Amino acid sequence: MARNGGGKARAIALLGPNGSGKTSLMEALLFTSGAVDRQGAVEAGTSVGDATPEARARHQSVELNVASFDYMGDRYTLIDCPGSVEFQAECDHVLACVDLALVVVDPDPNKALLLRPLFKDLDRLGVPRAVFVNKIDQAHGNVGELLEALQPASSVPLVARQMPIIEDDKVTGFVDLALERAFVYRAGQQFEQIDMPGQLKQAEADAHFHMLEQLSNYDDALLEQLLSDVNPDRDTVFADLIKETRDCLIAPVFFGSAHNDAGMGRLLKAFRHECPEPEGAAARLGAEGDCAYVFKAMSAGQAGRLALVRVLSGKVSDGGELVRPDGDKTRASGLFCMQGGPTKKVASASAGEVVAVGKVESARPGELLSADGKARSAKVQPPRRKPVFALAIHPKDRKDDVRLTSSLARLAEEDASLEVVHSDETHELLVCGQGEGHLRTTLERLKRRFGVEVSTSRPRTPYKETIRKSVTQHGRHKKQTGGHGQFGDVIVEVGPLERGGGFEFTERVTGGVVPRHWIPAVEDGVRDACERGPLGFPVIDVKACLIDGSYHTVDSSELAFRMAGRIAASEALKVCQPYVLEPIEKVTIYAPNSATSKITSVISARRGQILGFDAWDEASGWDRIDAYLPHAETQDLIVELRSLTQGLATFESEFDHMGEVNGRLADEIVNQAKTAA
Ligand SMILES: Nc1nc2c(ncn2[C@@H]2O[C@H](COP(=O)(O)OP(=O)(O)O)[C@@H](O)[C@H]2O)c(=O)[nH]1
Ligand SMILES: [Mg+2]
Repeated sequence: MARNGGGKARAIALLGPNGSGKTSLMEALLFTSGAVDRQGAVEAGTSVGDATPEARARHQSVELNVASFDYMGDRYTLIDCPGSVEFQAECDHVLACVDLALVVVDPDPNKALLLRPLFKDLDRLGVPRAVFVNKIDQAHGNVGELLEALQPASSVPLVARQMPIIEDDKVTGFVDLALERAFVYRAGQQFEQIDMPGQLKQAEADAHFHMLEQLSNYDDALLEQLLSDVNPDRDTVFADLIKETRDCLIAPVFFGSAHNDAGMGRLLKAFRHECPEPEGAAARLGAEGDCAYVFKAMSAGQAGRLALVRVLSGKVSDGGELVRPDGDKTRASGLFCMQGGPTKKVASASAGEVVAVGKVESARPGELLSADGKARSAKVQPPRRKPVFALAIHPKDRKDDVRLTSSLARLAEEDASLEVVHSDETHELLVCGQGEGHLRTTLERLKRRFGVEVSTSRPRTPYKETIRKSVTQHGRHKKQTGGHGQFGDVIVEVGPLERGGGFEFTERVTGGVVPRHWIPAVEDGVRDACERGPLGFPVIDVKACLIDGSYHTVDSSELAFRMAGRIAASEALKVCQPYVLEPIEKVTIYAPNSATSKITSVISARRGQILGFDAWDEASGWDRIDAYLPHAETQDLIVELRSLTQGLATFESEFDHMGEVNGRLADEIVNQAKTAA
């Protein structure tokens, strides 16, 4: 049978929910292809992927794993994407540059919902996809039913390429529905062809016909043949499978097990014959000439900063000049093959290959690097990921203050979903990201790579206070100390403004009782008093009017009037019935609609107010829920949302207004602020 296209290296992304076995699959494929001579395991900490201390500690991928291997004379690169929602930013630049996304799933119909966002991403970018049902050793039910359960998650038909052979409730082999041949798994060896088991003949014929029907939806000639009872030849079937996969019209489905060497050889053959060529990815990204696409920037110890790139067309050479999209020039210093980390040095890499490029400090993920002098911009923009969780951090050693900021900046350069913010309001240093696991991983990296240790706390809520009543207050600052004295004397009316009014200062001074050039000092004094009100928070939505006062020709000064203004305002605020205000956010939650009623209860329990909910037009079966929620209640909202939705729900929020806090909660807030101060 003819190979699908000649000689160019292929790149395949492994995607799928956490724990479906992607990293194990990468290991098994490396082993089956002969790239490693011992098959490691994620659990034992011996796999090629998940090699960083952070991933090993969790037995879970927290970053991309990239490994290349050769199979039957061709080069392949697997890019294993972490499944956890908290580390999705790692994959943001991967999908656009691969030839095929292999969606790895558990044989568990209850996880179908998890695939929907993933298929949606592939649709958005137009990336060819296939499905691998892993852990077939644990499968109960039948594969047909599983595909029926998974189908709603996919916008294109899932086309079974295989049918399992089951003996004693165990999958021992498969029938290839295109070849119409039966095979049994042989541990440690190639699968072995057997005669079609008699009891499977009818089921095989039905499944084969169903596959042809699915393919004929996009091939009129095939449809003709089926209608006139002509059995199409094998080449037609394979040509259709290849073409319809490439054009994102179907997703072929394979199965097997990353353990027990079941289905690995078959999967490698599928890559060889059915994986689309790199031209598709090049066209998607707008790459031509000599051009590579950066899908990750990373630091690799002594190798320094590396850009992981896929060469999409032409060639990239060690030592060659690379032009960034903005025309900025840099030079490749070292090209490395990847197998977990950078391994062998190579002189050049050509279309299809994935390599790490050394010392291209300025290169950013998502950029095209041109080796032919012509700057190009990638046509695809990744989604921007807004933080959903934050921690306040404090260096354990004060000496690390400066290094902390610079090290975090480095980490944020490598991780677009990480934000580092100095809060003007609470004066805390905040790390913001995709969840607690994401931030803990970041802080472990901070310690391991930069030697900076921090402690963490829940970010403080920027409470404010305001007043209910108006009052007219006298303030006098008078001091007689030796030579010059100090004298300032004012009468100020202080009162509330409507919510959102901020701060207002006016004056009605007549007869020069307070000389004009000292009036701004009185305003400054009032503002000073508002920095920290009687409850311990900044005071907002107040107005003050200077109505009277007196001065002394020798002892009065700007400072004295500022003090007087401050005294008057401080005293006034105390007696104007101050109360606490908290920031209220407008939040929008996106979640599968099966969880909507639970989520509305969560909002109520968190003192929120539902503004409305409706079907989300961007994803069928999902709802969009709008609500007001106190800022303090948004802090760990994501944890509860995810636990209700298998990790799927997410939210965005934005400050909306300040809301009044009363009763016991207000007392607690005030007491806490007093203890902290
Ligand atoms: N029984 C069985 N377990 C598997 C198989 N593949 C992976 N696992 C286990 O499933 C767990 C998650 O695997 P891992 O490769 O880390 O999943 P990932 O999160 O998709 O990368 C690990 O404990 C693996 O040992 C398989 O084919 N059969
Ligand atoms: Mg993994």
